[in-house]
Amino acid sequence: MTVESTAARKPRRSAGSKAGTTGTKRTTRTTPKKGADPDLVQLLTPEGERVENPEYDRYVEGITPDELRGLYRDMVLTRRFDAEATSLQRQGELGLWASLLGQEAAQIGSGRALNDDDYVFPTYREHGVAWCRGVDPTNLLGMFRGVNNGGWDPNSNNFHLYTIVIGSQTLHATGYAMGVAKDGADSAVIAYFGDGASSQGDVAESFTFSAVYNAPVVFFCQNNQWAISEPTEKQTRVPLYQRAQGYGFPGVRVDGNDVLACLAVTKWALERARNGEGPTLVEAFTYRMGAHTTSDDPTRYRHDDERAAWEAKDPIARLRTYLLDSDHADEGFFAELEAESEALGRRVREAVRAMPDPDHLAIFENVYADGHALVDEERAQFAAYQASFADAEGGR
Ligand SMILES: Cc1ncc(C[n+]2csc(CCOP(=O)(O)OP(=O)(O)O)c2C)c(N)n1
Repeated sequence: MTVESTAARKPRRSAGSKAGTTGTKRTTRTTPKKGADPDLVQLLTPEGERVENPEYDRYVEGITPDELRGLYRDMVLTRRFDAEATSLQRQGELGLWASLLGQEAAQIGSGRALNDDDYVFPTYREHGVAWCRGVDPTNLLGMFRGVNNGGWDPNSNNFHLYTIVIGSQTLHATGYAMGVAKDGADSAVIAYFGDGASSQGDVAESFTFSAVYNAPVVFFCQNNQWAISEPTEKQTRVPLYQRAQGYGFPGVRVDGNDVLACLAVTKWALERARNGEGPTLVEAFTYRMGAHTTSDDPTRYRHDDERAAWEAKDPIARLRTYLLDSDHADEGFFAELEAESEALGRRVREAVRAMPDPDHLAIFENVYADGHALVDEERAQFAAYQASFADAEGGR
């Protein structure tokens, strides 16, 4: 065996949690509601009521009203630019868009749990996580417009490029996390993937390797109930989070529409990674409110009443109720945010429309660090092909 097991390496620094209390006016529920799923970690009910949780409360205990408003702002702004992107695609300004509608809490909660030096491996739908990492939304849209070669420099924000090959990023994350451990660094890695991706061999391999090498990685599965038109029951016979047990690491199911619970559970999982306790699987139980992408029509395979049931669990509405009931925000805050959100929509729209078409030959750049004869040959062929059109236009 050439790669040393990391089980014996030095303990990693704990993420720690801040002191203090949220100090709400409203009484906090200490027992789960009748009929509540006992396996689901929830700190904020769909009605906006704070529920006590002895295991995970400590990860959000010190959260300030300002930070709570920050989580709300993140979700609202993310939803706003996501809606703008959908409209831009409908107007022919983007080739495609994969909306995150409904998944804001899962993404903002987990994204805000990360430290700057942690590393993120996303799919193609993690616009909320990108926002938390400081990736400008226009970079995401440039990619979906097809005018940049991937969108951003992954190392600027420790946010890897979007990955379309389902599940493959879990292997990239595992390898990266094994490297982090070998370097003795105290950062953690998080891989996002969907319920559909959980059926991929790559995901099974990454679970095996990360467990055996005790890699500091969090597998964050957004179970949004649908993999295009395939429902979750076509992916698994057991709840997804329970799969982790078979690989030898813990799995937990969190209410993916509860931003506080997602924040707390992800902090816990990251803390485990930093402490040298290895991988964790977090299943964020949520719902894809929109289409799979703008190329999809979900009315062909699912019923409106299912969507309506999830609408009642909206992640933004429940935090708004909580903020108002606990006097952590007033109407002035919401009005200001509304204006900020409209300004973001305008900025994104104008920026997308002003994006220049790329030089077609730029696609041959950055294929190899030092260039390659075959790429040079292909570039020359393509340049000649383009030039042939110029001749044709000139002859008209
Ligand atoms: C290896 C591979 N197989 C198939 C596809 C086509 N495909 C694109 S998205 C998708 C469904 C993914 O569903 P899920 O993992 O649940 O994520 P979601 O889109 O719901 O966020 C599939 C099968 C692909 N991109 N890559």
